[in-house]
Parts: sequence; structure tokens; C-alpha cells
Amino acid sequence: MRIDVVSIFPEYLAPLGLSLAGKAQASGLLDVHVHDLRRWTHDRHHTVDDTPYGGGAGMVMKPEPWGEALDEVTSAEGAGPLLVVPTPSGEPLTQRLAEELSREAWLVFACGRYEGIDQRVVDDAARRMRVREISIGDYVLNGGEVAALVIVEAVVRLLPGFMGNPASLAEESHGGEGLLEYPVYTKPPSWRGLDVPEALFSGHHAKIARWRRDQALRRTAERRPDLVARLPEEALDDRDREVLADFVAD
Ligand code: JAH
Repeated sequence: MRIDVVSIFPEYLAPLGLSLAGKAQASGLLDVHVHDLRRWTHDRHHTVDDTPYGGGAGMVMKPEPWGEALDEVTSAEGAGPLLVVPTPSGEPLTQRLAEELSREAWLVFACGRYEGIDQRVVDDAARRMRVREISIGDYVLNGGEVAALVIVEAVVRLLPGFMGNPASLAEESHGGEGLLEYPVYTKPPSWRGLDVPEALFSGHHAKIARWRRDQALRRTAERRPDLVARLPEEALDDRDREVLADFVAD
């Protein structure tokens, strides 16, 4: 996979050279290129922002540097890029979306700052490439860079051949079960007066699996009632329904 990132703070993307994405790059699975948007400005002050039409607080990123940057960055031959624009008004990042992105050959991230990028940049890009405006959560950051890092991390760990153990991917939170993960424990069996739950010492696989599922259901009901509401009826057995009835908020 090739990833290009355009930003006025390219140094913000330095973590892409470290650990996860760094290993993927060293192994040849990933090829990351970070670009300074100001390279596509032509005035002496390298201006990238201007006041918003219609008034309002803050500044908006001018379209011209973005247009030139995206023209040049996306001009290479080969697979058509997917342009990703991190924005709080985008579609939510989910594990399913991360899986979709992991099947792309080429992602280009446009990281805005200030109040965002002139909408015509996205509308123009969409004339010749696929564009997805993506939100990593309902909060506002100072720019799209940190959101781009989050999206890249969620995607790169899914690249075929990245992790040693592909089976461990399917088992994790939000892998498809629709439940939060159960709590996990390791040695020692007692620590600071807290004991590992007895059920985990039974050695009975079915009993352990049932205990873990109870815990997962309990956590999900307490922390993510939205996920419980979306569980398909056929995903729940009678015991599941009993556990949920004990923990639904009322
Ligand atoms: C803020 C450009 N969903 C997280 C998120 C993503 C991007 C931004 N904020 C929050 C953002 C300012 C300018 C993008």
C-alpha cells in the first residue's frame, strides 16, 4: 500500500516512521510519503488560509494550494487513489471502514487546519477520484493530522502479511461480534489484594467461554447500549438475554 499525506505540519506525521507503520515500511508492505502543503503556495508568505465567505470565526484553507498539491501528488500512474479527508463532519471510522481502506492500493490524506478546507477542493477532487470524508469521533481537533495517524494505524495493522497471527485479528473488539471484549488477566493470580476471577482457573473450556461472554455482554450493556441495540436477535441465546436483562440501564 502507498500512503501520501499532505499537511502544513508534516513533522506531525513523524510517528509514521515508527513502530507499526515503520515496520510495515521496512518490510516493504507500506510506502509513506509526507508533503508540506506550503510547497504549492506561490506568495512570499506561503499563505494557505483566508477569511470565510459568509462571515464567522476563524479562517478557511484556500483552495488553490490544495488543488495544485492534490493534482501533483495524485498524478503518478497506477491504481487510482482514494482521497481521505479527516473531518469531524465525515462518516464515522469503524472497523468495517478500516477493513475497506486496507484493501486499497493507494490512500492520499488531505489534513486540514483552522476551520477546515474550502469545500470545492473535495468537490473538484471527486470529479476524478474517489473521496471519503472521515471522522474518528465526535470531538474537534486542531487539524486532521492526528486523525490521519489514527486511520493509518487502524488500516496498516490489517494489511495482509502485517501481523504474524491473522487469527488474532478476528477475535478483537469490534471484529464482527458486535460486543466489547471481555477483561483479560495474567499472572500473578493475586495482586494488590485483587484475585483473578475463579472461573478462569476451572479448566473447563465451556465454563470459561460462558464467563467471558457474560463479562462481554455486561460491559457492552453498561458502556455501549448503542451496540446492544444493534445486536441481531439471532446472535443471542437465552443465557445472553438473561445477562443483558440484569445489566440494561433503567
Ligand atoms: C479539525 C481540520 N473526528 C476527529 C477530527 C478530525 C479532523 C478534525 N477534527 C476532528 C479537524 C480542524 C481542521 C480537521
